[in-house]
Amino acid sequence: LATKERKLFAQLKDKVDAVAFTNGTEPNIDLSFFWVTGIPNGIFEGGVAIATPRTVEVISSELEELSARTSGVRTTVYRTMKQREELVRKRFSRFDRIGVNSEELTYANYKFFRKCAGKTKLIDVSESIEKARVIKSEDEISRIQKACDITSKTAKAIPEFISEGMTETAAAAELNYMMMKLGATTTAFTTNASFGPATAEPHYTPAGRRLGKGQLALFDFGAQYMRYAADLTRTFVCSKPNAKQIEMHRVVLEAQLAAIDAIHGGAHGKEVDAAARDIVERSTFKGKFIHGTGHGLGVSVHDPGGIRMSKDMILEPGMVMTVEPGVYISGFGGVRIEDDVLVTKEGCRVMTRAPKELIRL
Ligand SMILES: [Mn+2]
Repeated sequence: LATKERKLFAQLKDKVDAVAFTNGTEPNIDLSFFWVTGIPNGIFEGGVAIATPRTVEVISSELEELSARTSGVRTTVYRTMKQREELVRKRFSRFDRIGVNSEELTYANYKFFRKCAGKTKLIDVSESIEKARVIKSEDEISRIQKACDITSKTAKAIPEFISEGMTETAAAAELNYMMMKLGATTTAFTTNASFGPATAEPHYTPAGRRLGKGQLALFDFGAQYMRYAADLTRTFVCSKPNAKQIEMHRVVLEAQLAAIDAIHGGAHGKEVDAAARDIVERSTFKGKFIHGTGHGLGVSVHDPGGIRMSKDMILEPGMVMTVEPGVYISGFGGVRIEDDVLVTKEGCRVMTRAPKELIRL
């Protein structure tokens, strides 16, 4: 039996007999549906997954019938919405208490579940789902590693295909193209290619800005492989860096290495965050590290879990986290260096590999 159901039901303090997931219309898809079924492809609008401690069943439309059946998950196909409702009603009637995922279930689908449930109780178990999702199984780790390998190879090649005069959108297109040529299913999120002052905005969306001499160039991107995400950031400079850019990069790299060093099974996320943050706070860039040090990685690029001041989380072996300190100076630019790590008992395994020095484009 897959470990995911076991992990999920082990987490459930409120005892439920089953947990049900369903999807709205793209992009209102519950990624936990893909987490619990392990199905690597398809959209599954309206698809339903029902997990018990022993089984997972998918109730799918005809649009993903083959994907569902070949995934190895028990599959029942509906041809009409009336059939979908009848199937869900029949399954739900076997249970007294069913868990639902309030974090990702649309209100319309909650009403649908409520209608199908009759006297059966629906209980929000989203916290337990989060806790189960944060520890990755072997299969999940291997999918993330593959996504990381593709992303790392692409990062290493950046100096070969990005140069002065190129627009941010063209640079993002090159990154996306290379990741998919290397076997990525798709991109894990909208690729951020930012130049010059735009590098100061961590969640920037690429636009028409052209890379100019002396500007920083920041790339935050990741492959998705069989539903699992990688997330990597590297910062370059066009032509010759100035003293401020060199110092920003030096401080961020020192902070990132300190955070990676602080990670091990049993470490507090807060302590790891502090290891990075203290270095920035003691530098001339005090106050310029404006986000947490890292987040979980899995079926979602911002998966449950986080390495940050405001979150009480103990790192456990099997968690996959990003480590990504940065400094941002409005109007000037930013530097961020991000890798993905698998927490182990003794430390961590860095899953992304690409040079970290300030490379010239
Ligand atoms: Mn990230």
